[in-house]
Amino acid sequence: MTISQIDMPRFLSRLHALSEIGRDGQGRLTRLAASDADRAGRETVAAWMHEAGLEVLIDRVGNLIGLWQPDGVTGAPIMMGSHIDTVIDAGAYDGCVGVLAGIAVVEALKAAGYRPGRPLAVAAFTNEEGVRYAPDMMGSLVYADGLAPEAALATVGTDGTVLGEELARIGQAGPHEPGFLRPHAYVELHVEQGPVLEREGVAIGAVADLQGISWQEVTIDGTANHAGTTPMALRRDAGVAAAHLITWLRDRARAGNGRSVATVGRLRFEPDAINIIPGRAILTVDLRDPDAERLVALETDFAVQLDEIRRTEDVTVTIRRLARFEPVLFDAAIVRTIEAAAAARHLTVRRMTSGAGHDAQMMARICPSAMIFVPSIGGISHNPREQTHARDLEAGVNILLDVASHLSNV
Ligand code: HGY
Ligand code: MN
Ligand code: MN
Repeated sequence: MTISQIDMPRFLSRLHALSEIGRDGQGRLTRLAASDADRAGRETVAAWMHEAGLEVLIDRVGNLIGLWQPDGVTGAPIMMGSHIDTVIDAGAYDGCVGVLAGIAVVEALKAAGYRPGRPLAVAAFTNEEGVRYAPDMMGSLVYADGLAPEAALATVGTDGTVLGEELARIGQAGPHEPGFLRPHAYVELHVEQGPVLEREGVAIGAVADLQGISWQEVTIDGTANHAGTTPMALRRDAGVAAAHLITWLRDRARAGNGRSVATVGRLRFEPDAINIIPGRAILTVDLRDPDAERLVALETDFAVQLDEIRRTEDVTVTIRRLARFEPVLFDAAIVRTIEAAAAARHLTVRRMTSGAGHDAQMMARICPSAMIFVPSIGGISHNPREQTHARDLEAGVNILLDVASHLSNV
């Protein structure tokens, strides 16, 4: 039976419409987890799920699930999905492609009169980005039993809000227990967010593994003092200590085997005045490596460097751990299914590692999971210039269609 193709004009129109939800006066897109913009995005996606004939279910941490279970079709579902929360000043594709593709796949299967051997589900997981509430991939982590719902709901955000209160405020604190629908398998379509597929001219990434992630918040305390009267030899400058750490991290990551990465994405000084030596510096440290031992070595060297900074800069340093996820291997059989589906459509395909974190890495804890990547133009992401060609999106959505329909009948 030939399954009718995806309705790409409708998919692209929805992708554009979703990308307009959460723009500020300067046109920047920010739809942080459990914000008013997230509410608007969720309500829009839920409406599209209803339009597709999905039953819309929300769990206690706001994971939004659309379920297609034709009469008489039983068993654990094949789940597709991703997230619709964004970073700050975000692009239009990260996460949204995977959620809208899942809906489009169900619509195509229904339009073709296809009867799945299993139910199909589409998830939009809460707080994948972790920008407002850490850790990232929080909703899927709870869904996969990696974090208690109560702990997630009690999380205090960078703005001092509490996740559970915000979810209730936006009407997204659902009744279902996270994990209430145990998938038979999970497949996530996502833009690569890196340069590999475009550089090699490959259409589809069959993601075999995903690198380990370590997030920490570092607080450095020195002594605030007068910028004019304090001799250099008498300073306890938290700002200089932070600067040493940032350049050390860059050099240490470069010295690895080319796969370690280190990022200081947030930095603030206190009291933050032109003529006061910073008494305090607060920075975030994001360390990643596909190899578990190399990631530990990176963290260990960083801890040693913190001791060195304590000594040389005469400051105190405290650490707050925000996230720690081991590298993840995806399901080899589903990876092969992705490769076979690409070959059947005469699309070039290659196996690869995901540099970014994704909900699939959490779902891999509870069911066979894998990811499909499509190229990012210029390898840009977490940036308004994030973009993927429509022809590449169409290829990715069709591979998701092929893989999900195959899995629903095995
Ligand atoms: O941090 C990540 O890799 C993902 O975008 N949350
Ligand atoms: Mn994402
Ligand atoms: Mn992201």
